[in-house]
Amino acid sequence: MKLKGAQIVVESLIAEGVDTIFGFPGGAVLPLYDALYGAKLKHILVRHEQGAAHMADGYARATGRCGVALVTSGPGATNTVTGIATAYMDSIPMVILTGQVPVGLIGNDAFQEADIVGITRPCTKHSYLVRDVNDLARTIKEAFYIATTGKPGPVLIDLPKDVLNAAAEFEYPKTVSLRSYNPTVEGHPAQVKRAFEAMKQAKQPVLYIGGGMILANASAELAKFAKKTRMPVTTTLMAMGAYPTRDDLFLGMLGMHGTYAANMAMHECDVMVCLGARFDDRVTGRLDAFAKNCTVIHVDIDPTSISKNVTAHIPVVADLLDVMKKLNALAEKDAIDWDDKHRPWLTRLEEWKSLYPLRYGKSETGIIKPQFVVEQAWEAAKGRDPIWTTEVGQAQMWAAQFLQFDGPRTFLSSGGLGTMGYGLPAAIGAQAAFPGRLVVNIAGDGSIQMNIQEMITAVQYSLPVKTVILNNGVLGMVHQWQELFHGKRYSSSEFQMNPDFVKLAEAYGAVGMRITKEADVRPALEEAYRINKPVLMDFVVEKEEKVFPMVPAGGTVKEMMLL
Ligand SMILES: Cc1ncc(C[n+]2csc(CCOP(=O)(O)OP(=O)(O)O)c2C)c(N)n1
Repeated sequence: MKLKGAQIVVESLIAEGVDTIFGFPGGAVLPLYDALYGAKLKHILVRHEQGAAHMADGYARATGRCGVALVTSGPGATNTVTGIATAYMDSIPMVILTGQVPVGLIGNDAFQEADIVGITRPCTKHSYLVRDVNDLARTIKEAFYIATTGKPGPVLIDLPKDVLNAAAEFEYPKTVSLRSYNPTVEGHPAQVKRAFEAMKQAKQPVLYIGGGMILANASAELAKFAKKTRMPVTTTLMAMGAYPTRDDLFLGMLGMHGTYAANMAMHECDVMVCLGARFDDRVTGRLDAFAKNCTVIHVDIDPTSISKNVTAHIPVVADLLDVMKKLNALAEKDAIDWDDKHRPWLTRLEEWKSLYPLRYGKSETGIIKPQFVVEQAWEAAKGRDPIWTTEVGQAQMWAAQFLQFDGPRTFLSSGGLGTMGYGLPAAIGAQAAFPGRLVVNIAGDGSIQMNIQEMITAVQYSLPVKTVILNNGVLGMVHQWQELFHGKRYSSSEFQMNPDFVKLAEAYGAVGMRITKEADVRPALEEAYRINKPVLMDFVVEKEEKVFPMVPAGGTVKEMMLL
């Protein structure tokens, strides 16, 4: 059957099982918007294209499926770049459809032309410019395949207007064959065995878990393995939720704002088992002092991640789900008494945990402590199957420290790029996927203003996301660094003025609340969770509060600052 290019795109998306796309129209994509009119695809009209990209990203992180964003050429496309880079850094599967000027005008500085393929080359897994309508269906099939397999990531498809208007025979391909792209999925059995043998020799092992564990949907296998082998677990920011945070083997998050126990365990371990993490500098601190006296096992689907920052003694290139199953099979057959072997190590870790837990001072002035708000946000959410998103800064770190997680895909945060403005649109994307669940964004007063325009999108589509603003009146994380490392010279980190967030919420048709007293924190949260509409809560919190522990950038655990 012959179809127009625009129709082919719509049919291909439906064939991929896509149900929701996030976008904003313009001249170059009008044929596609026309084809969407009345189509069996839900389109959420955003207010800024960055919002569309983050929504597609939030949808993908919450569901494990590929997110889709659709924008026009030129400024529409360039507005998505931060969202694409955010997804790229955190390996999130996404397909971004951009409009482009007609093929014949490309390179002529035509109206609203931007070389988006060139601009995004360093922050996409792959990108396509489709010049012939006959290539369209195959390209879309390939794009979804590349975005979702191997190490996932964003794939961009640039669609010239005349390609969308041309017609071609449509049949959606059933299979993909790409000669140069064949991710290694299965872990080499001998190498997995070697890794397991090293773990058996260990007296002080630690499982260091990254976001790859969540991407591979391997959290259940991890729990089985940790419990069987009695190995302690620490996770990166990206892996929060990959392991239940209230389990006795859990040490907390590691890294710059990680717990004392997690960072000391990494420092003192004899075998470090890195599963789907990438030794980011926020984790390692000063590289030459990191992981000096241990055997490093590194499992990752991306061979280029292995030994990039820290040399792996035992590398395994594979899908983590496959490796975790193999490790569990080996552990199952083995008669070793793990508990006995690890008892002294676990006892030491327990001591560290109880000596240096995450904590914060009680409010002396009556001004609300931000950590208290986060704790209460979690307490009040019990039984509501919450999904949490964050903006970036102190609020993000307190969310990672003081929320509790029982399962994966419940904490969506920009780890790699650290994108302020991520949280609200990501929450909308997650809520679009799970209309019945509680979705809460933990935000700073700076970050929330970067994409606050999307509040009206949440209202328009009846997506009842909750926003918790920890309003300290400053760019808190910048302020913290200036206090600690720049002699309290607060250069441009204090807002002289902020909008009235309650009125702003109301202007968008959402519910606004301002909370200034500790006693009102919990009741406000409970009321907000009950309301079936978007709610913005403006918590006026202590300005001087800092995120601790803190390992200074480029420092070592020896320099860790505690409360
Ligand atoms: C788009 C973007 N611009 C700048 C930064 C640098 N930055 C990191 S944290 C931070 C302060 C964030 O302030 P706020 O959102 O109020 O949160 P708080 O730290 O006070 O909780 C800034 C400016 C960033 N991460 N992202």
